Amino acid sequence: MINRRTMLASGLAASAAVLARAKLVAAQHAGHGDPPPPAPTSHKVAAPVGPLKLTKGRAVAGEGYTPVVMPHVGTLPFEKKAGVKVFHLTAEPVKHVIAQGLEIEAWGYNGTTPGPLIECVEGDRIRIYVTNKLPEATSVHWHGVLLPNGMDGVAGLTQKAIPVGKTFKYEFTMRKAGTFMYHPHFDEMTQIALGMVGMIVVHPRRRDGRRVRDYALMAHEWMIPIGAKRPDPLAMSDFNVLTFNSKAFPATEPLVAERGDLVRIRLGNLGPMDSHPIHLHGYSFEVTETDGGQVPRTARRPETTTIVPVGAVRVIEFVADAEGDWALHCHMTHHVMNQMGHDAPNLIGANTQGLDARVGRVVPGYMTMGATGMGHMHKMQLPDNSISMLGGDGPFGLIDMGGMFTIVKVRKKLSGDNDPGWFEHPAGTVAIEATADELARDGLKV
Ligand SMILES: [Cu+2]
Repeated sequence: MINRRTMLASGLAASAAVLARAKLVAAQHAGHGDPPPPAPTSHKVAAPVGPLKLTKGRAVAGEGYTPVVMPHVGTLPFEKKAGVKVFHLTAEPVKHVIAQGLEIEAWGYNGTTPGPLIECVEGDRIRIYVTNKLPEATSVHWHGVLLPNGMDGVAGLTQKAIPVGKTFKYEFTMRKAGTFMYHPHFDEMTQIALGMVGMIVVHPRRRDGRRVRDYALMAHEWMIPIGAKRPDPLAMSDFNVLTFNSKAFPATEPLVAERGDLVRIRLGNLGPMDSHPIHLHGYSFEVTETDGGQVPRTARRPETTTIVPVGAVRVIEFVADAEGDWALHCHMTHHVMNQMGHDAPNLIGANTQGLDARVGRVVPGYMTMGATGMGHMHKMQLPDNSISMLGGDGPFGLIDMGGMFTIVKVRKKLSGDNDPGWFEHPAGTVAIEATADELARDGLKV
């Protein structure tokens, strides 16, 4: 009998990976080269970023906390039964759109990846039913939550795996406030790679009265062979789609705030293999919490980038005192691109004139990888079910970012919950081309 391990050992998986790689390189040559001179009509072009209807946090009467907003995902409802908050998670296959043009067959919870945010208050008794509608067994580990050993969700070690079609019950008291996560602890390699991740926020009982904009973003990384719908759980290093809450820019919702708000962004990472140095423009912030608890005030330091390791939470806070549209993104350059391939020859600076035509005779559709850089590769013909490597439309042209990139929009006043659109810059505060007079005045010869 061939199971996953013997298949790996036999090298079948390796040859499948080689095949996938060959297809990827072929697709890359077909789709990621210089654009052909006349614009073809079948271009799929990234959707504009805004205005969007933004996800709302789920305010719960009588609970007294400011609900956390988990863009694109939302919050898991509960019912109170004899003083216990009762939740129901269903592990199931999910059809998910990463960005317009890229639909995947993922696994998740309650119809979404990541699963819905579980939100409660320090000291709450909670009961979570988990129904398994996957084609294989699963379990749920409550990552970072302090609980009885038998509720820890490690299949085989602390409980039986939840069989297909069955519902298990977890029940414990949320002893500690903080930001935590949930994920399977059975066949993690497959189930996490297919999108089974989620976040938990336990609000402190005692809260200060400050107005806060509270967001949760789960970082994830996927290997989605070009044209395929099923992410490849065998990927170990060559991830080609990077997401916040399973959305890649330009499909990521902006995070909005008004001047003077305290902004809290809870960054989680359960992506299979990589840490992400998350960088915020326009501000310095402090890391106030990890999934281990509060960082003592005396240990906090100002940062503009914080690494969020796999299996960790970093909560950042800052006061929104600078208006604008500020980028928030992973600083690994390949993590702000979509479906890039890495095996193409480097032709930057090379003279490739005529090459496309000659190679095109034997490889129809062949295009040479950008010889003058790759910033223009956003409006190319794309294979089916794939998204452009880079780009969304911005107020000044192309925003040549993809993947793990979003925008923090700070405004003096917000009206309602919608995306406020693009920032209107005060006169004289945008970088523009220098005039000849200015160059002469400052003695520059260019
Ligand atoms: Cu990254």
